[in-house]
Amino acid sequence: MQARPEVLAYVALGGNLGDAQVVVRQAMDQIAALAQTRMVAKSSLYLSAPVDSSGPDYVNAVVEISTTLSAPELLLHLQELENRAGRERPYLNAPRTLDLDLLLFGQANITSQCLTVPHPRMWQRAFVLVPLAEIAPHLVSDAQISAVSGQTLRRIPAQSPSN
Ligand code: PH2
Ligand code: MG
Ligand code: MG
Repeated sequence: MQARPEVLAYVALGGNLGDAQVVVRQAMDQIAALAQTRMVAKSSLYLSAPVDSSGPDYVNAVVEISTTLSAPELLLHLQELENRAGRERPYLNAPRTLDLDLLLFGQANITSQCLTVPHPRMWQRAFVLVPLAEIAPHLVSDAQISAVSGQTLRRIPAQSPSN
């Protein structure tokens, strides 16, 4: 069988129920452990006020992965991780334990019933653009960052190892 080439993909992580910092860090580890997938870069964690949503502040981050999964396969794995974190969907944009959004998948443009890539709202959201710019500055322009500068975002300092 012909092996698929490695593709660089970007995944946004977010959550605002439970211990969201722990959940987001665990999800980063679970993404790193996915089949046919390698973690390339992890952004810092950020706190952000809910945008078109409610509840406590969100914890957000973005990761860059290299994968030979197809985009639909990767999406299925991400949904499985959301479910494992106890994700419920009572209504649109409800507070959630874990949201994993596929932002970019190589150069792909995908419009299917369950997946749109690039993510249609990513350019309007500081909680996506700022962590994305941290790990992939070539993908985000200063003008794009300026356009979302009204949305407040606080970077969570990296945890120092406890001893
Ligand atoms: N996700 C949403 C809606 N609103 N707001 C913040 N701050 N962070 C999110 O991850 C987020 C949101 C829908 O996915
Ligand atoms: Mg989302
Ligand atoms: Mg989502």
